[in-house]
Amino acid sequence: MTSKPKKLVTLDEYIIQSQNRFPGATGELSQLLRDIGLAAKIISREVNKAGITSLLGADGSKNIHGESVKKLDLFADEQLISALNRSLITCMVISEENDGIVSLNSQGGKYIVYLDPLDGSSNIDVNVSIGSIFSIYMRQTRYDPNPSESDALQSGVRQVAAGYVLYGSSTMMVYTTGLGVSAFTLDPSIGEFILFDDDFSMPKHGTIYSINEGSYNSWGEGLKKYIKYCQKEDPENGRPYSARYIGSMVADIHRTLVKGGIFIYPSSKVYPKGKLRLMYECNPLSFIIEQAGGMATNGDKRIMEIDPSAIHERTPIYIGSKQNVEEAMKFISSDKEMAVEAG
Ligand code: AHM
Ligand code: MG
Repeated sequence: MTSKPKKLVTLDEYIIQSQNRFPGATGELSQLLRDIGLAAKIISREVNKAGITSLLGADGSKNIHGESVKKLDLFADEQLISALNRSLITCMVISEENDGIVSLNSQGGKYIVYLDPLDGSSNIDVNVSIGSIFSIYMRQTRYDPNPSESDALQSGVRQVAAGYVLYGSSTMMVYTTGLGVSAFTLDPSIGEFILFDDDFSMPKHGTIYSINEGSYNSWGEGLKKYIKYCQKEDPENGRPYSARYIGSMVADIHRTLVKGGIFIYPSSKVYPKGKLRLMYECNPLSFIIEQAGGMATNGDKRIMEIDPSAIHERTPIYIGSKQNVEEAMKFISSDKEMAVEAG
């Protein structure tokens, strides 16, 4: 007997099916997610041929066809912003590539979108995985014709959707609207994202730690002890853990989502507030990780409960499998208690 072929579900079909479960839905968020999916396909195409067309680092140069080319991160920024501008649902975008807010055509649009158009820029030139990250909020001053930066300063718990696109050995789009995590793989032969998993959950504990260990000497004592703990021989408890660090947050988080473990970008002497950006790196990836059963904190507070004071602000982050992050917190907090005792 031949088995029935599995029905392939495209990203667009899935978004519409999900929307149909909510009778009052206007379809605007669905449209917004589809717009991001379309931009992601265009970016994925350019990422894949970047080496050939010299899009890598050559801002202002000409490609082999004599056309002027943009740096890949600027190209990604433009594609995402113009996709969001077309559908007149988004009033403003905040992007890593732009200092201030970018007002879009639809000043009455009800959504605000944060973007890291191409995360992992140091990996662009060396053919290693990079990604795009998005985080979507509803604006609070619905009828103000001039939305301002303060509209965008909302804590991560108010995100209505968030996700990332990973340009890896295959291109994947992973997103959440707060009802679990859905993941899609791009089939380049038909140009469609195909549903891979509509209820992604992550291991409660993993045996991988991920941190830029080159900065060891500028960490706090608690973190140093935690990393030594990860490296300590204890086969019954899966230690020593393996170290993996790609240097593209999207790729490191995707591995953490699939295999479990912990990713850390701490505060250090070089980056006292951490390096990664709260609004378009840490909040959206924390939303995904939490929805998959993991957790994310800055060492003191849940990432998504931080009250932002600036659109480009940074935060330290400890994110991953619940048990690993809790384990790390014991070291980080005992360090703080010791500091209190020492006055
Ligand atoms: P970017 O947005 O300029 O690419 O910087 C963010 C990236 C993250 O993807 C990654 O986790 C981190 O920077 C790596 O930093 P470092 O090289 O200091 O380890
Ligand atoms: Mg980034």
